[in-house]
Amino acid sequence: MSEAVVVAERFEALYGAEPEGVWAAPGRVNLIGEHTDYNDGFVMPFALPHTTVAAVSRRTDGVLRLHSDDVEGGVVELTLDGLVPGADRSWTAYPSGVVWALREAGHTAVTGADIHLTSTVPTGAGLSSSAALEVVVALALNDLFGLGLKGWRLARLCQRAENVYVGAPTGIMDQTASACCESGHALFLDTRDLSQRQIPFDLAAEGMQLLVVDTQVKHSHSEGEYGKRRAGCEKGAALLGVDALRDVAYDELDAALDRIGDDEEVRRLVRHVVTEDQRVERVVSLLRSGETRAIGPVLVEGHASLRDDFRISCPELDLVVDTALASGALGARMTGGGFGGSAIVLVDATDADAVTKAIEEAFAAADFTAPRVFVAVPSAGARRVV
Ligand code: GAF
Repeated sequence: MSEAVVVAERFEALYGAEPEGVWAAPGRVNLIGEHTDYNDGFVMPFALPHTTVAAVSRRTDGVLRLHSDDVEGGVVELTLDGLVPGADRSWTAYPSGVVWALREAGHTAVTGADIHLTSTVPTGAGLSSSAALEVVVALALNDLFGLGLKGWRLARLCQRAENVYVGAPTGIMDQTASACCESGHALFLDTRDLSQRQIPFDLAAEGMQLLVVDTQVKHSHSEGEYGKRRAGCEKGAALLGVDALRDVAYDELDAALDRIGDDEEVRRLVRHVVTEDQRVERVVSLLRSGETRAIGPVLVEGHASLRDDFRISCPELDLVVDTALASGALGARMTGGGFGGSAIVLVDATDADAVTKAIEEAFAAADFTAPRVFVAVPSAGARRVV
């Protein structure tokens, strides 16, 4: 039986009628371009095959009923009039935040819903489980209520739900990746104007693989360190008199750092963002000219910058990268918001098993929780399934 049928049957058992439809939205891996999205910069994520699936029906009585197979407890019932930013500290803040954001943006046609969710996106692993949850709910409500939202417009509202309703000051990358990615491609996104280019990214055809190594160290964006980095970047932009760090050209970086003076922390943050934007552009140009293997060292540079300048790595992520490189990987770096979560490792397909084994053994030797390793295949963005 297909997953969609199982989800629909579960919906019927919970709510007493078949759902009007079933939707899916993926998690993502970011290939390169970390902590650049709230600096108006460049990012390059691709969607994972792991999705959050939602069976949904409309309601007209101002009631929102939510259920998730992945969380203990039964159906949660809320009223649309009672949705208040910042009040809900549980998982339901994500889907109800989307309803709140849609209505706040004037989409008052959304008059309630019954929603059942299930997900294969690992949570707290830096693979955008929150964005997948937001986007699947937004897309379902968009389609059912005929809101006419698509792509980045949908993503923007999901970001608003996360920033204002949930209270996590994240950028636009994850929601846009979940909404807009295409199978077999990475998404080159300019977060200033949200213009996009789909870049073919088919590692299997070139005898390579990208491994995702989930360190099992949980992270949360609302815990403060993410916000501190963001505030530091904004301080850097203000000191330099630019709208966002995106406006500092790579070849003017040294002069910009001189102008910042002796605020070492801000200097480090600025250096990371400006060099990271340049790394995204290098990776795009290497992929476009068919030099895929050559992106490996750029990924490694990105990791060093996140570890030493942005200071958001952790011993487990560093161990993945160091071990992978020592055992023959072409490149590796942490991915996502940091402070735990996952790393990506670019390998020749023939080396994948040996590199995986080396990482597992290194984790065991360090007495770290065993990592989860899987091959990332660039997959489709959010869609209606049934
Ligand atoms: C998290 C955020 F949600 C993104 O917006 C982005 O800033 C990322 O961390 C770091 O690149 O996933």
